[in-house]
Amino acid sequence: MEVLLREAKDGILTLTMNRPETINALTTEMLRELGKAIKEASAPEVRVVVLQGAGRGFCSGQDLREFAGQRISYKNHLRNYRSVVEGLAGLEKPVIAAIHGAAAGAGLSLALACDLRIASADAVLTTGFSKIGLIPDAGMNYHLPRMVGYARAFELAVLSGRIKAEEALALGLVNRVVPTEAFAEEVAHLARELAQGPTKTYGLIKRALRRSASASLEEMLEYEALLQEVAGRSEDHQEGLQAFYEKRPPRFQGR
Ligand code: T3D
Repeated sequence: MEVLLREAKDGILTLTMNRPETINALTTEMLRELGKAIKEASAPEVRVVVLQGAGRGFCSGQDLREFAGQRISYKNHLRNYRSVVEGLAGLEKPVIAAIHGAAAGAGLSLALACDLRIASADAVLTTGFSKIGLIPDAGMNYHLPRMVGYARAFELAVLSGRIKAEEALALGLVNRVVPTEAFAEEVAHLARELAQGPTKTYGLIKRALRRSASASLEEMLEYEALLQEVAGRSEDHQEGLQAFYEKRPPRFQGR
């Protein structure tokens, strides 16, 4: 059985973590496949990526049985996570995490590294790491405090409570919560809407917002001007203007 399913349709690449018997626990093989798939997603025909889990949940984090009884080098092991997290963050197109059921440990870290999180009403999020005596990894120490602030990040990381979908929404961990029965359709709808947008510009917006996490106002004003040069020369900008003049909806191509 393939541990990562890939489906490409209408500019949307859907990546499905596929080890449902373990709630898609992450193995070295799955991380390598994810890393490869994210690299391949930089192809221009891919305009949006959806990351989801097969079966009854999103992802339960690192497979806790993969290295049972072994003393592993975390430094080496975490390189596999690093390439996935850096891949997600650096991919210049929107990435949606579609979270149903559990998102735990490094599974939650991967969801946090995506650009948008849409949660099914049955979603349950937990940092999980401290329950097994580990610190958060796979970028969670970067993303979590930026999303919820230090005090809440500390509490979530230390107590590892189970956060239900509505609470996750209130905390700012997810963008929206949708009824479980409408989840698949809502994810597909959002992905379609994004895929029909000026996706090259979305990629530049992602770059700008990511850069702002470690830049001064002066640096950002400089960087915005640089990126606007690129957006301003895009075909989609011309199309956007033309559509405005002609009072019609734009037909963006992602170029
Ligand atoms: O060590 C390193 O490599 C360093 C990197 C660490 C990164 C991390 O991600 S550390 C955190 C790892 N994840 C966890 O600690 C979460 C463990 N799982 C849970 O807390 C719960 O399973 C869930 C909250 C995710 C879901 O709970 P529930 O009640 O819906 O399901 P369940 O019955 O606990 O799990 C269903 C099956 O999945 C079960 O198998 P079984 O008994 O039916 O054969 C369970 O053992 C398996 N499973 C769940 N999580 C994992 C797992 N198998 C392997 N690894 C898992 N992480």
